[in-house]
Amino acid sequence: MKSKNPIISTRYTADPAPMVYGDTLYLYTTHDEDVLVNDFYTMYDWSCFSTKDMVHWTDHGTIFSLDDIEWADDRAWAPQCCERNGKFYLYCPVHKKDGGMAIAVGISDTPYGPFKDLGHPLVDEGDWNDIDPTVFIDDDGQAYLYFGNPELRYVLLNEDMISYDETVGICKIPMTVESFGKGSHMTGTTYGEGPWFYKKDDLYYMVFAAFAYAEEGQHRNEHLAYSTSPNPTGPWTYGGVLMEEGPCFTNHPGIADFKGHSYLFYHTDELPGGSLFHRSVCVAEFKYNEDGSITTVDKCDGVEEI
Ligand code: FUB
Repeated sequence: MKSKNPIISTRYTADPAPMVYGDTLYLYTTHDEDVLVNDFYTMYDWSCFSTKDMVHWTDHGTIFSLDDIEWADDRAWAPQCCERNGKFYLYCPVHKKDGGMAIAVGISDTPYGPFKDLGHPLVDEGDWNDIDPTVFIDDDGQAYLYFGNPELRYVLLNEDMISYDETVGICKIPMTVESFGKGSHMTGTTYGEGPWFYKKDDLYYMVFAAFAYAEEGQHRNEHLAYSTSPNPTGPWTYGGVLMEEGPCFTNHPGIADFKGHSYLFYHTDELPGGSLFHRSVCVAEFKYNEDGSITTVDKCDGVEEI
C-alpha cells in the first residue's frame, strides 16, 4: 500500500517537523487558517499527527496554541519537538505582544501534548530574526538550537532544555557563499529560513529553505538546499539543491530516519483551495549517496507502507 500526498487533507498544514520516538513517527505542523486576516499568514496553533507505517496517520489535533502563551499574540510558526529524559519540548516561534518574534517552549509528558508554556521566551533578541527553531542533541549530550531568518544563529541549550548557556550567548554563523551558496536572500546567500539540523554518520547537516540567485526584479520562490560540516557549529559547506523551487512561495524541510528509511517532509500548496497561505504537508523517501551527499529529491505522490 502507498500513502497519498498531501498527508493531511482535513485542514491546511505547513512547516513539517518529524520526531521518531519508539516505534512511532510523530509529525508536528503549523496550521494555516481557512480565513485569512489582512491577507497574510493566519496561524494560531500547532498540530500533531503520528504513524507507525507511513500510510496510516492518527490526528492528535491541536497540541499547543497561542492561547496557551500569555505573552504571545500571533504567528504560530514553524516548530520542532525533541525528547529528553522523558519530557517533550516543543520549540515554537511566536510574535510577542510587545512586538518582534521570539522562540517559545512548550513542555509535555507525552509527545502529543498538551504542552504547557515555559512562561517566557527562550530566545528573544528583540528583532525579527528569531524564528524557525531546530533542535538536536549530540552524542556527547550537548543540545543545539539553531534558528533564524535571514541569519542562521544558535545557542547551546542547557541540560534542562529550557535555558541556554548565557556565557556563550547567541552565536552567529558567518553567512558566506561557501557555506550557503550564492543566492538572493538578504545575506547574498541562498539561506532563507526553516533550518533543520541533524547528524548522520558523523557528518552534520543543515537543511534549509533557500532563495536561488535572481537578476534584479526577478521573483524567486523557496527551494530546499543543504550544507554539511564535520562540526556541529560549522564551518558549513554548501551542498546543493535538495528540492527544486515549486509553485508555493515557501517550503520547509523536516528530515527523519524511520525503520531503515530516510524521509524528507516538505510542504506545497496542492490541497484544493491551496495558496501561499493555505499549504499542505507532504513526504518523499530518499537515499544518501555513499559520500553523504544527497541527490535532489523530487516532489512525489506518496511513499510505500513500511
Ligand atoms: O509558516 C510560517 C513561516 O513561513 C515559517 O516559519 C517559515 O519557515 C515559512 O514556512
